[in-house]
Amino acid sequence: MGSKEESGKISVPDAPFRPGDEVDFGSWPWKPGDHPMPDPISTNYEETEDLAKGLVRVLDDNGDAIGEWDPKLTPDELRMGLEHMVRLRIFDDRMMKMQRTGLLSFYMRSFGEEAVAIAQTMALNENDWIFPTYRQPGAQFVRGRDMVSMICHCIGNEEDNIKGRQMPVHYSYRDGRFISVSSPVGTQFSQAVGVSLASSYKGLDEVTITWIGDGASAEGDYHYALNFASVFCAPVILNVVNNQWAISTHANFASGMGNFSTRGLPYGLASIRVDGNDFLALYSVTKWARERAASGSGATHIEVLTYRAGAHSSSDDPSRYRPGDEHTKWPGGDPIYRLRDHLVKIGEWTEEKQTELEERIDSEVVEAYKEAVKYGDLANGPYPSAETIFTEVYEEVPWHLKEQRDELMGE
Ligand SMILES: Cc1ncc(C[n+]2csc(CCOP(=O)(O)OP(=O)(O)O)c2C)c(N)n1
Ligand SMILES: [Mg+2]
Repeated sequence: MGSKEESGKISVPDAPFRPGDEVDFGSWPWKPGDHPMPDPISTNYEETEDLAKGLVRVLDDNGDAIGEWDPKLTPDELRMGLEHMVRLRIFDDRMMKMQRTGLLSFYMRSFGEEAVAIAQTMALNENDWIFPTYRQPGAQFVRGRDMVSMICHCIGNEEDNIKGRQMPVHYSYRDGRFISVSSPVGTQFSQAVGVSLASSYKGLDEVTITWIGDGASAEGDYHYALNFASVFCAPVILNVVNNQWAISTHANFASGMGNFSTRGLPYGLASIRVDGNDFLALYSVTKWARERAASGSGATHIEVLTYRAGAHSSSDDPSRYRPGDEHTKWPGGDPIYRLRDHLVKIGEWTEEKQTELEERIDSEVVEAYKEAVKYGDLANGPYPSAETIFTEVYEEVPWHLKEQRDELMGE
């Protein structure tokens, strides 16, 4: 995919398609059912090479679940997954409207990637640790976070649990073991490995999951994480979300037009590539990795193959660097419709129920938004008081900060 341009002696990868190009990703050579599921505990990392070079898929184009990786979820679990994905998409759309009307400053959607954090978090235990990027807010729905609290954070109003200290979408959710999203991308990857080692050291049955983008995987943090995870046999699940783009930079710039998943193999890590728009495949691969980690067999390195259907953020205009219809041509389709079609196919869902669900969630989001703005919005305030700059960071405030606080408060 993509071509390399010779620029002097430096080889510069290019995106496969640019504005005005006809988009054709071709069809994937990997079909649901292609890969057997090896034993998660006894399998040697070298035996995962086919999984790293291939693609684990479960849902076929007819809405059927095929092969050994079918996690055999109950209809209630499938409907729960669908509901959370619909919730995230509608929530995102509402937050973008709020950003466009000046009620919050900045926003990032998960459009097209809704299955990633939702399926993967559903496959974990409740006490497992989550080290997300800004593209995994959906994990919070699975862990039961109140939507009003999420919106208050995005606004940065008086009820923001982190009092405007972070950019919107850079959530912290202590009760859900959802660690603060880091603005400098990539830092969470090696931190997650450290926390997973702490769990091992304490003898706790806890696994840590983390994600990094294709672009950020070109940073050193990614490589430190893989090395430490391998050397110390860390109970961690390391996901590279290859959504094809890092703002306007194509994934080829980070992968060298190779494959992200196989990068775990030289580090001695079990490595798998999974269809990131296939809820069932994601769930199953994550369960497999959790079982492997919890048994002491070490980390799994996963490439989640997906497509960032929306803009990078509310500050980005993708029409400048990619064809507008590119996301509609993605071979993985839309994760929500794929799970919906599966539920319809097995007789557990209907078009009417889908419409009812969307209407119910839409009202839920509107109610939550109305409640959240009671505590302030960007245009009108109120905001957290200036004094909160000095609280909740240090257990014991250092003397020089005390002085600054007293000066601010006129004491
Ligand atoms: C260390 C660092 N460098 C650059 C940035 C600016 N930045 C924010 S997101 C981003 C792109 C990340 O792309 P990717 O890792 O593919 O994640 P995606 O947004 O596609 O989920 C960049 C360059 C940053 N926040 N931190
Ligand atoms: Mg990316």
